[in-house]
Amino acid sequence: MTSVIRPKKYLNDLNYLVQIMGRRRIVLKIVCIGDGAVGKTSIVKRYLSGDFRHDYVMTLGLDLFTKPEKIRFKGSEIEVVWQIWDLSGQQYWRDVISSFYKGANGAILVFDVTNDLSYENTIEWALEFYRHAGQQPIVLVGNKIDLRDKIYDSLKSNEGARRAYELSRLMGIKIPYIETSALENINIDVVFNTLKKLIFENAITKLLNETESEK
Ligand SMILES: Nc1nc2c(ncn2[C@@H]2O[C@H](COP(=O)(O)OP(=O)(O)O)[C@@H](O)[C@H]2O)c(=O)[nH]1
Ligand SMILES: [Mg+2]
Repeated sequence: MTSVIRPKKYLNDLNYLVQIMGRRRIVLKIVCIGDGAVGKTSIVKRYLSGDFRHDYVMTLGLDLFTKPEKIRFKGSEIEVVWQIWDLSGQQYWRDVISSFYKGANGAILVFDVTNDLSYENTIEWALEFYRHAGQQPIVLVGNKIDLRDKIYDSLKSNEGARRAYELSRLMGIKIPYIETSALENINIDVVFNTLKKLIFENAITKLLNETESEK
Protein backbone atom coordinates (compact mmCIF):
# COMPACT_ATOMS: atom_id res chain seq x y z
CA MET A 1 0.00 0.00 0.00
CA THR A 2 1.22 3.43 -0.77
CA SER A 3 -0.86 5.49 1.64
CA VAL A 4 0.70 5.94 5.05
CA ILE A 5 -1.45 6.43 8.16
CA ARG A 6 -0.02 8.90 10.61
CA PRO A 7 -0.67 7.63 14.15
CA LYS A 8 -0.41 11.00 15.90
CA LYS A 9 -3.22 12.45 13.83
CA TYR A 10 -5.64 9.76 14.98
CA LEU A 11 -4.56 9.48 18.57
CA ASN A 12 -7.61 9.30 20.86
CA ASP A 13 -9.95 8.81 17.95
CA LEU A 14 -12.10 5.88 18.98
CA ASN A 15 -13.90 5.91 15.66
CA TYR A 16 -10.67 5.06 14.05
CA LEU A 17 -9.92 2.39 16.62
CA VAL A 18 -13.24 0.72 15.90
CA GLN A 19 -12.61 0.96 12.19
CA ILE A 20 -9.22 -0.70 12.20
CA MET A 21 -10.28 -3.37 14.65
CA GLY A 22 -13.41 -4.14 12.71
CA ARG A 23 -15.41 -4.83 15.85
CA ARG A 24 -17.09 -2.98 18.65
CA ARG A 25 -16.01 -4.92 21.69
CA ILE A 26 -12.59 -4.94 23.26
CA VAL A 27 -11.31 -6.54 26.46
CA LEU A 28 -8.78 -4.66 28.55
CA LYS A 29 -7.07 -6.09 31.63
CA ILE A 30 -6.10 -4.23 34.79
CA VAL A 31 -4.08 -5.87 37.58
CA CYS A 32 -3.97 -4.75 41.21
CA ILE A 33 -0.55 -5.07 42.76
CA GLY A 34 1.15 -4.16 46.02
CA ASP A 35 1.87 -5.75 49.41
CA GLY A 36 -0.73 -7.75 51.32
CA ALA A 37 -3.26 -5.81 53.42
CA VAL A 38 -2.68 -2.43 51.75
CA GLY A 39 -6.32 -2.40 50.58
CA LYS A 40 -6.25 -3.71 47.00
CA THR A 41 -9.37 -5.84 47.35
CA SER A 42 -11.20 -3.08 49.24
CA ILE A 43 -10.42 -0.61 46.45
CA VAL A 44 -11.70 -2.97 43.74
CA LYS A 45 -14.85 -3.89 45.67
CA ARG A 46 -15.57 -0.24 46.38
CA TYR A 47 -15.22 0.62 42.72
CA LEU A 48 -17.31 -2.28 41.42
CA SER A 49 -20.55 -1.59 43.20
CA GLY A 50 -22.44 -1.42 39.89
CA ASP A 51 -22.84 -3.94 37.13
CA PHE A 52 -20.10 -6.52 37.30
CA ARG A 53 -19.35 -10.23 37.42
CA HIS A 54 -17.07 -11.84 39.89
CA ASP A 55 -15.21 -15.05 39.03
CA TYR A 56 -12.95 -16.67 41.54
CA VAL A 57 -10.26 -18.70 39.82
CA MET A 58 -9.95 -21.31 42.54
CA THR A 59 -6.86 -23.17 41.49
CA LEU A 60 -4.86 -20.03 40.92
CA GLY A 61 -5.92 -17.99 43.94
CA LEU A 62 -7.02 -15.10 41.76
CA ASP A 63 -10.11 -12.92 41.87
CA LEU A 64 -11.25 -11.83 38.45
CA PHE A 65 -13.90 -9.16 38.00
CA THR A 66 -15.42 -8.07 34.71
CA LYS A 67 -17.13 -4.77 34.15
CA PRO A 68 -18.63 -3.89 30.77
CA GLU A 69 -18.74 -0.25 29.84
CA LYS A 70 -20.25 1.49 26.83
CA ILE A 71 -18.09 4.28 25.56
CA ARG A 72 -19.43 6.87 23.19
CA PHE A 73 -17.01 8.85 21.16
CA LYS A 74 -17.88 11.15 18.25
CA GLY A 75 -21.11 9.32 17.55
CA SER A 76 -19.63 5.86 17.72
CA GLU A 77 -20.37 3.40 20.49
CA ILE A 78 -18.04 0.62 21.54
CA GLU A 79 -18.20 -1.85 24.37
CA VAL A 80 -15.15 -2.12 26.51
CA VAL A 81 -15.00 -5.04 28.91
CA TRP A 82 -12.68 -4.19 31.77
CA GLN A 83 -11.13 -7.20 33.47
CA ILE A 84 -9.84 -6.42 36.92
CA TRP A 85 -7.50 -9.03 38.40
CA ASP A 86 -6.74 -9.23 42.09
CA LEU A 87 -4.62 -11.80 43.93
CA SER A 88 -6.97 -13.39 46.47
CA GLY A 89 -4.68 -14.46 49.26
CA GLN A 90 -1.70 -12.95 51.01
CA GLN A 91 0.32 -15.89 49.77
CA TYR A 92 1.49 -15.18 46.25
CA TRP A 93 2.60 -18.34 44.51
CA ARG A 94 5.22 -17.92 41.87
CA ASP A 95 3.39 -20.11 39.34
CA VAL A 96 0.33 -17.89 39.55
CA ILE A 97 2.28 -14.77 38.83
CA SER A 98 2.82 -15.21 35.10
CA SER A 99 -0.88 -15.92 34.36
CA PHE A 100 -1.75 -12.99 36.56
CA TYR A 101 0.34 -10.52 34.58
CA LYS A 102 -0.12 -12.07 31.14
CA GLY A 103 -1.73 -9.61 28.74
CA ALA A 104 -2.15 -6.90 31.38
CA ASN A 105 -2.89 -3.49 29.86
CA GLY A 106 -2.24 -1.55 33.04
CA ALA A 107 -1.70 -1.76 36.80
CA ILE A 108 -2.94 -0.18 39.99
CA LEU A 109 0.05 -0.23 42.34
CA VAL A 110 -1.12 0.27 45.92
CA PHE A 111 0.73 1.03 49.15
CA ASP A 112 -0.63 1.87 52.58
CA VAL A 113 0.32 5.37 53.81
CA THR A 114 0.66 3.95 57.34
CA ASN A 115 3.03 1.19 56.25
CA ASP A 116 6.59 2.20 55.27
CA LEU A 117 7.54 -1.24 54.02
CA SER A 118 4.61 -1.31 51.56
CA TYR A 119 5.90 2.06 50.29
CA GLU A 120 9.47 0.73 49.89
CA ASN A 121 8.21 -2.35 48.07
CA THR A 122 6.45 -0.35 45.35
CA ILE A 123 9.72 -0.36 43.39
CA GLU A 124 9.88 -4.17 43.41
CA TRP A 125 6.23 -4.39 42.38
CA ALA A 126 6.72 -1.98 39.50
CA LEU A 127 9.77 -3.87 38.28
CA GLU A 128 7.96 -7.19 38.48
CA PHE A 129 5.06 -5.76 36.50
CA TYR A 130 7.48 -4.44 33.92
CA ARG A 131 9.26 -7.81 33.61
CA HIS A 132 6.01 -9.66 32.94
CA ALA A 133 3.78 -7.16 31.17
CA GLY A 134 6.26 -4.73 29.60
CA GLN A 135 5.93 -0.96 29.53
CA GLN A 136 2.26 -0.47 30.37
CA PRO A 137 0.50 2.33 32.23
CA ILE A 138 0.63 2.32 36.04
CA VAL A 139 -1.15 4.45 38.62
CA LEU A 140 0.48 4.68 42.05
CA VAL A 141 -2.05 4.71 44.89
CA GLY A 142 -1.46 5.74 48.51
CA ASN A 143 -4.39 4.16 50.37
CA LYS A 144 -5.85 4.50 53.91
CA ILE A 145 -5.45 8.28 54.08
CA ASP A 146 -8.33 8.29 56.60
CA LEU A 147 -5.78 6.93 59.12
CA ARG A 148 -3.40 9.88 58.79
CA ASP A 149 -5.05 11.70 61.68
CA LYS A 150 -4.58 8.70 63.93
CA ILE A 151 -1.16 7.49 62.90
CA TYR A 152 1.35 10.21 63.56
CA ASP A 153 4.22 9.16 61.30
CA SER A 154 2.15 8.26 58.22
CA LEU A 155 3.67 8.88 54.81
CA LYS A 156 2.96 12.38 53.52
CA SER A 157 1.51 13.36 50.14
CA ASN A 158 4.83 14.68 48.92
CA GLU A 159 6.50 11.34 49.69
CA GLY A 160 3.93 9.55 47.53
CA ALA A 161 4.42 12.09 44.76
CA ARG A 162 8.18 11.66 45.00
CA ARG A 163 7.86 7.90 44.70
CA ALA A 164 5.65 8.32 41.62
CA TYR A 165 8.32 10.55 40.11
CA GLU A 166 11.05 7.99 40.86
CA LEU A 167 8.96 5.19 39.40
CA SER A 168 8.22 7.27 36.31
CA ARG A 169 11.92 7.71 35.69
CA LEU A 170 12.60 4.04 36.30
CA MET A 171 9.84 2.82 33.98
CA GLY A 172 10.17 5.50 31.31
CA ILE A 173 6.47 6.43 31.51
CA LYS A 174 4.52 9.08 33.40
CA ILE A 175 3.06 7.50 36.55
CA PRO A 176 0.41 9.58 38.35
CA TYR A 177 0.04 9.51 42.13
CA ILE A 178 -3.43 9.39 43.69
CA GLU A 179 -4.34 9.21 47.40
CA THR A 180 -7.36 7.16 48.42
CA SER A 181 -9.45 5.82 51.22
CA ALA A 182 -11.41 2.71 50.30
CA LEU A 183 -13.06 2.99 53.70
CA GLU A 184 -14.36 6.53 53.14
CA ASN A 185 -14.70 6.21 49.37
CA ILE A 186 -12.22 8.96 48.57
CA ASN A 187 -10.78 9.14 45.03
CA ILE A 188 -11.57 5.52 44.12
CA ASP A 189 -13.23 6.55 40.84
CA VAL A 190 -10.34 8.88 40.08
CA VAL A 191 -7.89 5.96 40.23
CA PHE A 192 -9.82 3.87 37.72
CA ASN A 193 -10.70 6.74 35.42
CA THR A 194 -7.09 7.91 35.30
CA LEU A 195 -5.79 4.44 34.54
CA LYS A 196 -8.48 3.75 31.94
CA LYS A 197 -7.60 6.93 30.11
CA LEU A 198 -3.90 6.01 30.09
CA ILE A 199 -4.69 2.48 28.89
CA PHE A 200 -6.80 3.82 26.07
CA GLU A 201 -4.16 6.23 24.88
CA ASN A 202 -1.57 3.48 25.08
CA ALA A 203 -3.71 0.86 23.32
CA ILE A 204 -4.62 3.21 20.52
CA THR A 205 -1.02 4.24 19.97
CA LYS A 206 0.11 0.60 19.86
CA LEU A 207 -2.66 -0.47 17.52
CA LEU A 208 -1.85 2.35 15.18
CA ASN A 209 1.84 1.51 15.26
CA GLU A 210 1.01 -2.11 14.42
CA THR A 211 -1.23 -1.02 11.58
CA GLU A 212 1.55 1.20 10.36
CA SER A 213 4.17 -1.54 10.40
CA GLU A 214 1.92 -4.02 8.56
CA LYS A 215 1.87 -1.77 5.52
N1 LIG B 1 -8.76 2.50 57.55
C1 LIG B 1 -8.75 1.92 56.36
N2 LIG B 1 -8.68 0.58 56.26
C2 LIG B 1 -8.68 0.02 55.03
C3 LIG B 1 -8.74 0.80 53.85
N3 LIG B 1 -8.70 -0.05 52.79
C4 LIG B 1 -8.62 -1.29 53.30
N4 LIG B 1 -8.61 -1.26 54.66
C5 LIG B 1 -8.51 -2.41 55.56
O1 LIG B 1 -7.25 -3.01 55.41
C6 LIG B 1 -7.33 -4.42 55.51
C7 LIG B 1 -6.77 -5.08 54.26
O2 LIG B 1 -7.59 -4.77 53.14
P1 LIG B 1 -7.63 -5.65 51.83
O3 LIG B 1 -8.49 -4.92 50.86
O4 LIG B 1 -7.99 -7.05 52.16
O5 LIG B 1 -6.09 -5.59 51.39
P2 LIG B 1 -5.34 -6.44 50.25
O6 LIG B 1 -4.63 -7.58 50.94
O7 LIG B 1 -4.34 -5.47 49.68
O8 LIG B 1 -6.35 -6.88 49.25
C8 LIG B 1 -8.80 -4.74 55.75
O9 LIG B 1 -9.00 -4.89 57.12
C9 LIG B 1 -9.51 -3.51 55.23
O10 LIG B 1 -10.73 -3.28 55.87
C10 LIG B 1 -8.81 2.24 53.99
O11 LIG B 1 -8.88 2.99 53.03
N5 LIG B 1 -8.81 2.72 55.26
MG1 LIG C 1 -6.77 -8.83 48.65
